[in-house]
Amino acid sequence: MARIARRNFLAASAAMLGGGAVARATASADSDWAALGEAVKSEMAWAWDHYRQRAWGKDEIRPVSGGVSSFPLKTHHLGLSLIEALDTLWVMGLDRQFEEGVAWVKAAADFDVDGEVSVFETSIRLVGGLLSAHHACGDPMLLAKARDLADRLLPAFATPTGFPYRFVNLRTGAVRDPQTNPAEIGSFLPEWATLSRLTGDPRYGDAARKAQRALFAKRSRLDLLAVKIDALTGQWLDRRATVGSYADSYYEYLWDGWQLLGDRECLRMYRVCTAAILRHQQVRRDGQLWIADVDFETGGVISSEQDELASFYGGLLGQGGARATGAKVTESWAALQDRFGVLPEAYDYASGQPTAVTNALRPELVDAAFNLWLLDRNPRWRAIARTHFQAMQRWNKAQYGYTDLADVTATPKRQADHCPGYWWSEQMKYYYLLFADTPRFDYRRNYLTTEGNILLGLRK
Ligand code: IFL
Repeated sequence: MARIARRNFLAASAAMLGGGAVARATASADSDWAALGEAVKSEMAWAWDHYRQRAWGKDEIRPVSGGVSSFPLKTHHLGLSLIEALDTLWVMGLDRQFEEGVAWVKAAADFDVDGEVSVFETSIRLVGGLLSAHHACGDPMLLAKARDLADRLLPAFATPTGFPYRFVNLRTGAVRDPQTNPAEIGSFLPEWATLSRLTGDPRYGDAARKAQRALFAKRSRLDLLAVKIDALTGQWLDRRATVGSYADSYYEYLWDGWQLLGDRECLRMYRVCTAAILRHQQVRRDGQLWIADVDFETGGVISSEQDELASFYGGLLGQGGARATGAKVTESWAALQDRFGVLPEAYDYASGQPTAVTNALRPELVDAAFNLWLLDRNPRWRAIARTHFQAMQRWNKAQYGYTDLADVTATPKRQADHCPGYWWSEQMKYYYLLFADTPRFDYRRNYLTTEGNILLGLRK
C-alpha cells in the first residue's frame, strides 16, 4: 500500500460535552488522515484510562454515571471490554495499556462460573478477543484461556442437527433454548478453526463447520434462509429472510471461511446464498438500494423495515465481488447517517422514518466502509468513516467514556449510559486502520472477525 503523506497535525479543538473534554481533529474535505488516526488513538487511550480507574476487569463501563454493567453473564463479570480492547490497543501502539490488559487476563480471567452465557456472543467477543490478543503477542496463556472457554461452550453443539443451543452454563455445561437463528448457528468457523489449528484439536473447527453446512442444507427452493429454526428438530419456525440481526454474520462467515481458510465449500455456499439474496431481496426506493426482508419460500417482501445491523452488508457484498451493489447499499446507509447524524437502530424505507430511535453505539457502517476501502482505497469510504467518528465524538462522548444513545432524533441527541464491549474491538479499530496507515497492520493480507478481532495481519 502506498504510504500516505503525513501533513501537519491540525487537530485538537477542545469542547466540553457531558463534563468530558472532547479532542476533535479538524478535517477538511481531503482530510489529514494521519491526524485523524492520532485523534482516534487518543480517544481510545482516554476511554481506557477511565475504564481502568472505574471498571477495571468489569464487563462494561457506564460512561455517564461511572458505574458498571455485566455481559454476557447477568451478575458476574468476565472482563469483556478489557478482552475486546486488546488487539485494538496493540495495533494502535498503546503497548503499556495492552500489556496491563494481558497481565489482568493472565492473573484474573476465570471462566469457571456457575452461570449461563450466550454461546454466540461469548464466542465472537471473548474467544475471538483472546485469540486476537494471542495473535498480537503470542502468549500461550491467552490461547489456553481461549481454549478453556471454548471447551465450556462445546456442549451446546451436541444436538441432532449440529446447531448449537443458544445458551450454556459455563461450569455445568447445562444447555438451554434450541430455538435459534442463522447468526447464532453459523458464526463460529474463523475463531474455532483458528483454535483447532493452534491447539491441534479438530473438535472446534469440526463443530463450527458442521453447523454452518447443516444450516445451508435447510435453504428453501429459492436458496433463502429464514431467521428462526429449531436445533432439535431442524424445523423452521419463521419465514422471514433477512441480512439484518439474527442472520447477518452467517453470510459473513461463509465468505470468511473462504477468505481466512481457503475453504471452497464456504465459497460455494456464500455464492449460492448471495445470488439468491441479490435476486429476491433488492429493493430500490427514492434512489436508494435496500436489502428487504422477504418470505424465504415465495420471495415476497415482508417488511420495509431495515435493521441498522444490515448496514454492514454493503461491505460484505464488495468483498464477495459485487462491488457496485455493495457501494450502492453502503451509500444508502451513508445518506441516512447524513440525515440523522447517527444511525437509528431501525428505519423504514417506505415511510422514510426511523422505527427505533436508539443507537447502541454501533460499528456496522464503518465496518462496511473499511471493507470497501481495503478493496479500492477510494477516499469516499474514509469520508463516511470520518463522519461517523466525528458524530460519535460530538454525541456519544460522556464523562467516563462513549455511550449508547437513547434518542438520535432528539435535539440535542439524548444519551443512555452504556458502552458495549464491541466499541473497544470494532469501530475504534476500523477508524484507526482506515485513517492511520499503521505499519502494525498488513493492509493486503488480513482477516478481521465479525467482532473486529484480527486473526491475521498483525505485523510485529
Ligand atoms: O457484536 C457485534 C458484532 O458486530 C455482530 N453483531 C452486532 C454487534 C455490533 O453491533 O456480529
